[in-house]
Amino acid sequence: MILGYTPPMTMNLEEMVNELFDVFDEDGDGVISRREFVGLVESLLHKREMGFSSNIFKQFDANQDNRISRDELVDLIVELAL
Ligand SMILES: [Ca+2]
Ligand SMILES: [Ca+2]
Repeated sequence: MILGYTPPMTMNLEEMVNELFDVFDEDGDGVISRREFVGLVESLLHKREMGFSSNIFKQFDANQDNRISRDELVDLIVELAL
């Protein structure tokens, strides 16, 4: 990155999502499985409430295929950021 150059907002967001996605996607297969998601949410929030992580997962998983794609993560983060 060029010093002093401020990328547009969308770039920041995209980079943020990419980093976040890589953290979630432990096995690097390009999708976040329910297991990967629940594991990370629980370790981040120190919370093991029944249904808690599943509810968040459902919100992310827009097409309900039990996996969170990069696009789905972007969509939700854009929504939350607005
Ligand atoms: Ca994965
Ligand atoms: Ca999905």
